[in-house]
Amino acid sequence: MNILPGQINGHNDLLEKKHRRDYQYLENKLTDDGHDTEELVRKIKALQVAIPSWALGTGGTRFGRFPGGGEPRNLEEKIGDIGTLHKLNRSSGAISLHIPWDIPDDPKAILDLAKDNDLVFDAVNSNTFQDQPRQAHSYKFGSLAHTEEAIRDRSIAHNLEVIKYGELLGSKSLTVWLADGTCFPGQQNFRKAFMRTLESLQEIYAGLPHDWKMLIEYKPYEPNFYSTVIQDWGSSHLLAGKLGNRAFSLVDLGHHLPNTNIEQIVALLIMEGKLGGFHFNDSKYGDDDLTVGSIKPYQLFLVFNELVEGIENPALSNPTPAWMIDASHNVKDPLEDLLQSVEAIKIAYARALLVKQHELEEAREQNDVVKAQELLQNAFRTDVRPLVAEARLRSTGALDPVGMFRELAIRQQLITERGHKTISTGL
Ligand code: LRH
Ligand code: MN
Repeated sequence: MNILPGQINGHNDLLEKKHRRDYQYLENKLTDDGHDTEELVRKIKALQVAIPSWALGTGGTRFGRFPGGGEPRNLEEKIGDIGTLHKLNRSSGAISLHIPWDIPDDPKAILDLAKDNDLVFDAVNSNTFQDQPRQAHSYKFGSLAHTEEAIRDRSIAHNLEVIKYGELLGSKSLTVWLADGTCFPGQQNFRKAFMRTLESLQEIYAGLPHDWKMLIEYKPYEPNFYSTVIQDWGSSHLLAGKLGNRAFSLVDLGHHLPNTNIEQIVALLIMEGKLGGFHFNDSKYGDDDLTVGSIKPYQLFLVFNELVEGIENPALSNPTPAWMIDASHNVKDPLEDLLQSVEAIKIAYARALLVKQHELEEAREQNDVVKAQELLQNAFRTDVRPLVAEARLRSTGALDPVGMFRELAIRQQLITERGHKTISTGL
């Protein structure tokens, strides 16, 4: 599915006049307010979001799955679809692979295809939460935390294998998310399970190439419904601290119990220099994996406010986190949904860049609650879409990515090419 530069220019020509007017108005407003709009555009352009290889088809739940047609049938077509997203928004320049859902049979060819689509490989994800066909040892009762050494060894070997695939593709980090846990009280010795997990992760950590990171993703429940070994940021941070300075916590926004103050967790992980990355999505109840910013946009803004303050704070030294989406699409076109999610991430980042951090800190020190809130909400209530669009335009992207996706009838083209019934690997 190829999008020609001429098609993007044609699309932008029709929208440019309105965009210019909107951008001019915002540029004047922000300049009057003391902002350097060129610096803002530069930063917004630079933010690249990694697209999950497991979220390019229609997701489902145990109650059903309603495929929309034209889903990618293999890794090559997935890279093609992410390439399409990147051509439209010039902000989806990375792929996060999940093994074994997306094993690169011919890594050289896959690397070349990614290059052709101007894509790089972000974190690779291991999978010790599903038994593979003819697998001798089941993960039913866990993997790295399992009571049986043979199953722990198999899980460790799988993670080392995933690192090997990542090395062939130029990835520099391994994401470990474990379903390991219990469904009933009494089922597990919490300390033993944690220590077995730590010892297993230490073997994987020892196999990490010197310039790689390990990202430890926590989650309170599902698929286990009483306890999860790596259940919250505390258990993830404890492990990362014991493993070493190349182990970090990964914050999946959907992996928090209702009303958890995620921005406070982000602030503390940055303080510790242990924030490794994000799985952006949104949720109202559980790990719903909904479109980023579709349910709690203010929370997303507050998370980015902590990120902007933390990463630009000279007193802190957290490495730049991995920006990744982790979503699943039950009722929307997967590609349109991902375009919306990337846009929401860019908008949250742009708004956070407008927060006057020094004035905010002064207001906090003087306990001027109203002033502090006004400074935050002024930024949040600023319509930054022209700024994000200007950054996209200057990156030769489409002014309206979802609009252009529809103008070009891309889904219809993919259905014609791949058929209605194709199912892509992943969730
Ligand atoms: C677990 C999770 C994890 C992935 C999986 C696809 O809920 O967020 O990041 O491995 O989704
Ligand atoms: Mn996740």
